[in-house]
Amino acid sequence: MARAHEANFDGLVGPTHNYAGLSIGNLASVGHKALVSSPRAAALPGLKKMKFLADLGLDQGILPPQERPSIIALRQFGFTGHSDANVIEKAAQEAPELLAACSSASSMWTANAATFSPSADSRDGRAHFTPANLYNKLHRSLEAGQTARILKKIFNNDALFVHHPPLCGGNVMRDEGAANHTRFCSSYGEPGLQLFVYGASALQPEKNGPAQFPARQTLEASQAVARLHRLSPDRVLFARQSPTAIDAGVFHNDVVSVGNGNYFLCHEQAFSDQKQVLENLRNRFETVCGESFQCIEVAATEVSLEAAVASYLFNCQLIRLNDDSMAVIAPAECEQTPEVKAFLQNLAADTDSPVDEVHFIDLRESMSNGGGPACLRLRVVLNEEEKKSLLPENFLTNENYPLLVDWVNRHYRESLAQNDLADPLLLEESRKALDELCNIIGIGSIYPFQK
Ligand code: SUG
Repeated sequence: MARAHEANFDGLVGPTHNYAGLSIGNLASVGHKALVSSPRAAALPGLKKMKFLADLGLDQGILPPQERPSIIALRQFGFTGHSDANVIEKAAQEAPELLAACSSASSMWTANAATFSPSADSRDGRAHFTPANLYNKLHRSLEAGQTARILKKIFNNDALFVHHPPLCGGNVMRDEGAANHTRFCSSYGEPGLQLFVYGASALQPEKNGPAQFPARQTLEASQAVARLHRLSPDRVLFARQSPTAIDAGVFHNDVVSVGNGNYFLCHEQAFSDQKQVLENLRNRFETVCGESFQCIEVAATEVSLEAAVASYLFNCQLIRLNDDSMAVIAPAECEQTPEVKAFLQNLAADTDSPVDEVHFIDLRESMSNGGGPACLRLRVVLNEEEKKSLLPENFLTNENYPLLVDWVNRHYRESLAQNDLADPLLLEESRKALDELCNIIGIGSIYPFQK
């Protein structure tokens, strides 16, 4: 068995971070529509979180933001002009909602960048990436092409990494990436068990779907990704999100469950037919991974679904530290919600639980758009050879951290209102920032404007 570690690749918050209320079904996004955001106050805590994890001894990777507003998308939607500034001007006049969709900094939530399967699990012995098509939301669907290019650039070794294109198939193949996917294992380098969670089947729809909000992920998409990643059927499970949870604002499964190793924390209203799902998970894990499975199911009487969604308790990062204990990185909102704080304190005090530490992190700007600690990161399990194939600059270090903080301070606006999206200077500032970023993180030219 090759030794392996779990790296977290966080998305850097982009310079156009704003509140456009684009995500129906995501209560925070809709609830903060049209408020004034602070791109700088969003990006700095994101970096601070990365530094915190790096200081805990974890491999902390960096994924760059995408170019926004996306001039390519605006031109594809028929806005023309001699200059990119003209294109923005026309879009702002004729269709400000489209300009907002093309300006979102949503690529920061890299749990939705892709689904990743480690080489230990795949029958061809290579690690697989499928960028999420994010088909359910216009602003998010614009991310897939550039995400694919960035992942290929960073994980750039065909012998080790396989890059599938985002799934085609439109509405039937709606895919939201790792936010609906959890890998369990006895140790990272050993073959594991992958849980794919979907909201609905597109081809054989269930009768009791969510009544208010969309199911973003389809069973068909999850199955396609599992096939593409060459996973053995006995090491894969599919489970359906509870429609009640979706209607309560659980737009991704990482809002009601989080797992790592042989440990799983979930709300009791996370899944349809939950008893069966957890029994299957336990049995299958114990059979294929040869170790006991530990599941903590949080009762609604202890933490209601509403409190779970508002505090983002389950959107914590559950990380394994070098001494094999676990730490929880939770949003500050969990500390401010008494029953959630009490739950986490008990978890850390419980000697049967592997969790020894709980850290609260202030990510208010991202949280106001529905993005907690776990949304901001893509988990990538890498063995030594795979890690060596990456550049050192792809990771956060004591050297590049101050450079990145300085970079944000110099390029990011203190505040951004919806009207500011019409300002062509925002594009100019963002391009200048992204161009400089490419040097700091050693990624070369990755943006269309650099060609
Ligand atoms: O897709 N919010 C994102 C939040 C993604 C959270 N990710 C995970 N749970 N893994 C979304 O709904 C809001 C943008 C706006 O409204 O301006 C937004 O896209």
